[in-house]
Amino acid sequence: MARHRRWRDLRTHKGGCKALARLAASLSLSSALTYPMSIEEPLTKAGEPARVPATPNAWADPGPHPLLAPVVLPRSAVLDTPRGYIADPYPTPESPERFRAWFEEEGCIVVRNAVAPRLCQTGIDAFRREVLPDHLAFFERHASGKFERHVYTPAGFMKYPIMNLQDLPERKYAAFRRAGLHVLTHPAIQRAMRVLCGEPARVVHTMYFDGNQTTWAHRDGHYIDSGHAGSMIGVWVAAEDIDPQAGRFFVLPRSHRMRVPGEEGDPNSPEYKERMADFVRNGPLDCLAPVLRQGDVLLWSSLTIHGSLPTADPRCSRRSFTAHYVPASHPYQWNVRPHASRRSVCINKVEVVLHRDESSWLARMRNVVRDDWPRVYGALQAARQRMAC
Ligand SMILES: O=C(O)CCC(=O)C(=O)O
Repeated sequence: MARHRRWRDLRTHKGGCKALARLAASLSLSSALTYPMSIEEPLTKAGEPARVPATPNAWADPGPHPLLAPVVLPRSAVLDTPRGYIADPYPTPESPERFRAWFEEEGCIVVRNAVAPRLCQTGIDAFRREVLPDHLAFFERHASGKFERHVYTPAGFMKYPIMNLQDLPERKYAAFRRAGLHVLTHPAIQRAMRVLCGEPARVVHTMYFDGNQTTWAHRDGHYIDSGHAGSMIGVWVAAEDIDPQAGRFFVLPRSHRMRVPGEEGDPNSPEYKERMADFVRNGPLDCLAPVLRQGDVLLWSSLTIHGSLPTADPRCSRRSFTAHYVPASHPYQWNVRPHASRRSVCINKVEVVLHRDESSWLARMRNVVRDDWPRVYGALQAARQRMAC
């Protein structure tokens, strides 16, 4: 709705003036520091608002993303609970020494019922209202690191997760941004971080998943980490009960202490992905994919290998919010980007690093065009691609 209103406004003098004013503001030096649907009828769950009707279009899923190949096939045995246990063995943050000892030994841990289900649901509802139907908009994607439009799965889910909720334009996606960042900085997560880091921590990266991109096996530390390598901690919050067939998040417990032969080199290269996939399939470690319910949280070290299993039932979503935390006293560093942003916002008393490029007038103008004139941005992108060919 908001999108349609925006476009209608833009066609009017008033809306056009507002967008132009934003463009002008973005170019001013004084503002430097401010800050489709599915092919088939989409599946809906009880209580979910109906989605925009489906029409086949250019945004329907064209198949595997070239950057995600090869798909990680799991070992024949994927465990729900760590080997030797038939129920949850995880200590809770209320027993700090045991909690920390488990995490240090295994490189991962589950905290049950950490985030209020109502807050998770608020995030999902806001996503479905504000973000999912916005098929013209460009969002930064985890798989490519680029701004791309949604690709929808046949069941109508957003296939590729959105990166860095904190950078989303607030006036377009206010409710989703707010709910997502409140989920990810929930006091229960802050408590777990304080126990594991020995001090408060800040958020350096966030994501939201709706469908399953089948994330390749990787170590986060190859992409982003604390300045003290291995000290960053990943957080995966189940925003809904994750169906076992949905393509669950998996980890390789104890992999944070083990090298994979030949894992050095470009973590975005097919060779890296192939080596990691092979280690998951044929290496000596168990593949653990805990069944997570709405509000459950999985934490892992930046050196722990993880990814997502292939989807067994495409009708299932796997909605989740994820964040990466670094101890407050540590610097953080990108290992795949030249600069680390120093700008941040404060949510729930947690520092959340902003990554939106505001460093030059050209960058700020690009942001405004992308946010307010996505058709123009798309046309310019297409023209650039044509010229590059
Ligand atoms: O949920 C997934 O598919 C992967 C998430 C992930 O790799 C991360 O948060 O670091």
